[in-house]
Amino acid sequence: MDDTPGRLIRAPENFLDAAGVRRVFDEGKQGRRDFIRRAFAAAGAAAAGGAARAAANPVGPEGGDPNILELPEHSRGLGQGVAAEGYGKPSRYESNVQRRHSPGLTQTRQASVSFAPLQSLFGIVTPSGLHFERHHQGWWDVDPSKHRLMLNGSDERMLRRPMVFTMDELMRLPSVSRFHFIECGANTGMEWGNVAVPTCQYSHGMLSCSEFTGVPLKVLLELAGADLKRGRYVLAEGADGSSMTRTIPMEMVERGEVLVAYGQNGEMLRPEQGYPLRLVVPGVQGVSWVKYLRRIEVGDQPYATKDEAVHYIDLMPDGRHRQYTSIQECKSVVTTPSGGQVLLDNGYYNISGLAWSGRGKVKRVDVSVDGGRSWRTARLETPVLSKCLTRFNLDWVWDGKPALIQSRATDETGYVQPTYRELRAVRGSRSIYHNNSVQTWLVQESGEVKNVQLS
Ligand SMILES: Nc1nc2c(c(=O)[nH]1)N[C@H]1C(S)=C(S)[C@@H](COP(=O)(O)O)O[C@H]1N2
Ligand SMILES: [Mo]
Repeated sequence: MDDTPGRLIRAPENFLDAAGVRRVFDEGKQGRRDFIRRAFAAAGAAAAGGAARAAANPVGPEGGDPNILELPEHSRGLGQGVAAEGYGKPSRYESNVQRRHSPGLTQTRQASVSFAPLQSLFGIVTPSGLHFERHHQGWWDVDPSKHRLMLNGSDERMLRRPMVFTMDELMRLPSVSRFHFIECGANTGMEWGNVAVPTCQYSHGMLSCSEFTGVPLKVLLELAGADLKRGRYVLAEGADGSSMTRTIPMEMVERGEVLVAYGQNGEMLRPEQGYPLRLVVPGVQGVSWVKYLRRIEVGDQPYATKDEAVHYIDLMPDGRHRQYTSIQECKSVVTTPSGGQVLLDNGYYNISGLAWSGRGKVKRVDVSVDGGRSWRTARLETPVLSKCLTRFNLDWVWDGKPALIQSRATDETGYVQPTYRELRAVRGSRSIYHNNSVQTWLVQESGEVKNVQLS
């Protein structure tokens, strides 16, 4: 199976509730309206965010008399004790925040994808339990005591000492920890055909970001006596039944960026993410981040495996296929407000979103609320890291009229995220992969936000 999305994507019946997308603005509707009115009366129509924020009083969304703070049961009674042992879970009030699979997109759950709820996340790190999943042949909870990593060469000149590591042996070696995004090459793939999916979870949610811990592959190759002058390519192979194999150019390994990783956000990788070992290839599309990593081979030519010769290729306008596309180009998306959310009333909103580039750091993000006619530069929140998600925010006072919200990121190479018109001029519209176009959300007068495409 490849990542081919269905021509049509069907939303589940109870979509709005199930996706939890109304949550942000729809709760405590009346109280919230009062709150917003009071808090931002002073802000007027000016988009002066600083003033708007300063005017916010500490009265909660429930409103009421600002001089009286009720004492609920939890302020008077005895709370719950610590568990004797256990793994913490999110509040039951957050149960709508889930990764979701798109009904009808794929025919089996084993060769499928689940999307991360970007609209409900803050900052840049994806909680491990909400990391998107993409499996070609199902996931496994592999016994780490039995797992092995083999290093070999395509012949003995490429690598002098073939080696097999246990997990214990790997974990004795010097490790590094780095924050990086992973994006499936098929992310936003549905949008090529102008089929707008309803939320940013489905349009952009094959994207996650974690702190990964592991051993630079370069260190392992040096231990095994690889000839980096001769062996200009590496083949990575997974232990699941999907025969996931990808060629990685040796330049990436030499930079010390490619990791043989076992850690994710401070703990071992989740099984869905390739426990106990996966390759981390910063900036490169997800398919090269081979999970259940069991073998690395050094060779002097690209391997032309199925997942690079016939899948994960780009159909260009001249009818030819582009192979070995790997870098995820600069891209961004506004996650709030975004498709499926509802703005309650005119007034202040924080426009928030994510930007990333497979070529380095995000340098700047511009945001438009009029479909690209005018732009304002958003605040980039720290940290701004290379090949990592960057959070941006911008103050906005909504006047209640239809608005077309967009973000456009620029990375440190100077590359600017394209519009659909610009992207299609080069790529045509028969692609599946590598869609990094500017995304547009239409805020309707009713406050409902819709996914639209501007031609
Ligand atoms: N062994 C193995 N590795 C794999 C895959 C797989 O199916 N098997 N899927 C690839 C694809 S296409 C993507 S996008 C990422 C998804 O990683 P995630 O499931 O941790 O989000 O893993 C890649 N590595
Ligand atoms: Mo993927």
